[in-house]
Amino acid sequence: MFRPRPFTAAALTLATVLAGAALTALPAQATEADPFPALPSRVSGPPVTSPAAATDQFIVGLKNRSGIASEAASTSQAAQHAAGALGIGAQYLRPTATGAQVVKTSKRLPDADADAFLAALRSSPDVAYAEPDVVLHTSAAPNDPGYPYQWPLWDDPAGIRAPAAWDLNRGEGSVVAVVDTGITSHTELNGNVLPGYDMMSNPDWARDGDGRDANPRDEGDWTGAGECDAETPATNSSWHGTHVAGIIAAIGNNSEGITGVAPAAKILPLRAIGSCGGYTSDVSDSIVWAAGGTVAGVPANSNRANVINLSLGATAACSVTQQNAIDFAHNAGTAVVVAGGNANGPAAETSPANCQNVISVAAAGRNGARASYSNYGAGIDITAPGGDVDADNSSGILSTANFGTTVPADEAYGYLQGTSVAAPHVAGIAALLMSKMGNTFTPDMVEARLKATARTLPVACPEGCGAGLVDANAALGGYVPPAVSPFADVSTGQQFYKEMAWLAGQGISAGWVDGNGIRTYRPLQPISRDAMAAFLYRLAGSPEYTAPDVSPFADVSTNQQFYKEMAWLAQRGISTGWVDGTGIRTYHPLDSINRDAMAAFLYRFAGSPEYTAPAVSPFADVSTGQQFYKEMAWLADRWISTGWTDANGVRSYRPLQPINRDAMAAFLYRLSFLPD
Ligand SMILES: [Ca+2]
Ligand SMILES: [Ca+2]
Ligand SMILES: [Ca+2]
Ligand SMILES: [Ca+2]
Repeated sequence: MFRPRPFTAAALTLATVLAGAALTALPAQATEADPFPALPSRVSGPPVTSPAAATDQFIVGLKNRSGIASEAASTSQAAQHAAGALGIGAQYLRPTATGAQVVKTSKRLPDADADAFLAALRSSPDVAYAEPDVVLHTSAAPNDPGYPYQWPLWDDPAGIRAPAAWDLNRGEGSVVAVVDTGITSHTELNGNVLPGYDMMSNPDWARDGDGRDANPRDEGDWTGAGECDAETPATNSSWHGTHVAGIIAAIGNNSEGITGVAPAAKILPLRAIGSCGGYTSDVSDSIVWAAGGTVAGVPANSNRANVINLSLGATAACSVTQQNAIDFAHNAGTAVVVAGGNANGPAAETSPANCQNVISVAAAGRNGARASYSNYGAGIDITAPGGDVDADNSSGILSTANFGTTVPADEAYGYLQGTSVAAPHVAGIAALLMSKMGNTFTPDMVEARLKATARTLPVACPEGCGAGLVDANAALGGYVPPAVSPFADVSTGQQFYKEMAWLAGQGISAGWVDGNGIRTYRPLQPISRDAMAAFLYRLAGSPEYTAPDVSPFADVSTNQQFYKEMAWLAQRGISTGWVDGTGIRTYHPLDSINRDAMAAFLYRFAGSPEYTAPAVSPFADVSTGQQFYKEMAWLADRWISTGWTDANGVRSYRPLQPINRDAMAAFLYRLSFLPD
């Protein structure tokens, strides 16, 4: 398998293995109109919303409203008639602000029953339309349309558990150097890319006509048959560096493309690999420069990297040059993450995976087993998703790419597999850790932390997969909810279970206990303003506070439940209620809270942080002139509530929708862990 050859030629071969052979779904047959060429046709479908749960409420619009004596009575009659056919009950609730009527059935109706109920309602001569009053949930999952295909971020059993980690950190302030083929312009990257450097000394492989220069653009690494080595076939450009960079820090939650593992981190692109591979000397100089060191003839780097990703290698011993460069970075506080190699052999035979002071990464497929191509053994520190496109393309790793077959063309997305794309998952998590822990957190601490919190592969890896599968949430110390739910009416598999359990564990909400000692949370009830006051007061740590002897609110008595908490909220200026024309102040303690007002409460609770809302609203249903626009935009900006994105990519916030208790738990959880 290994033929002795000059190191440069070996570098070429393995760089080709790591960079080229893995590429599958890229541009040849793709067209601009189809940005995810290998994806199923429902790529633009709703990405983050969970399926609507069965509902027990329906909304009815009446015909000829002015001719109806009592809209409530007519609606009630139609609803009871429709419900009777199903053997259930129904009652009239209230009109909506839009002139429709809300009815409630005696139980939640599964889809088929709901359809039958609606059909019966619609057959009533008074009814113009009838529709389910769908139970909505918010989700902080990013709204990027490619996210549902980014299984390495969220899937069990092999995913890195990124969504829970993002409640704690998204890589703010971290810099990740990508030493690779360079980078291409991409909407999903440009805003996160710092000025890097083209460290390639060999103009023949660089294709930009010169040696080292300040422009690390990937000019393409295509080759003609036999161009680099008599035996190698012709290949298209790989856009390998662009792909790796997207895995680490593609812009997240912008209703476009994909999201990176550390979407708030910055990429420092170093170009060191070209058409026929890259020299160790160029790679090593790139490492030193990225870590803040001096490289003769190259201007200083003003953005020292916290992490360096090396998705490259050769079948070789670790060279002195390589080790020295890595040691420099290590001593400078920069963690070096490397691909373990794709030879289905011992990683100890691949460099730089076999160097000291690196975090070397094996690849797992979507089932969590070591990928068939991945290296293994004592040279591996940890395992991350690398994909398996033999199963199908979508089992590979989706990231940013380019349509060019030779030189760069339009931006694209594509799937790759390999330890090359496993390593950047670890680099991204290292960036989250460095951001969260601060600059006293050393590369050794990063490596130890990632290993200590890794989990066992679901399929045994007797050859050696290091400490196991990397786990972003565990590495960041994310909350892990109890295996048994504290509430009888909340299941452990339910949306926002973690957040509701956390609320209970923190003593913020203990729910209700009935005469038999059964504890419930009532997750789908709207939260009332008095309970919200109690939640926020407790979230603030139940500060020392004596409520005034005279209530600040005409509709809240001093001996009422949560009086103290409501008075505290008023005193803190978080909610001061309403003042009528005669100066009387009221709080409306039993009213529910709409999403727009909640945004204002949470923003003020967070101390009204400095924030300028965008000139264009992120939400189609919220105008920039609307009350609480700034607060809603802030909530979205901080991923506390990101709203919904529909099939056409239209993003909405639903400002007048009331907040239920489960969603409130999620908001408070995220607010509590909010990264700076
Ligand atoms: Ca150049
Ligand atoms: Ca260049
Ligand atoms: Ca995105
Ligand atoms: Ca190591």
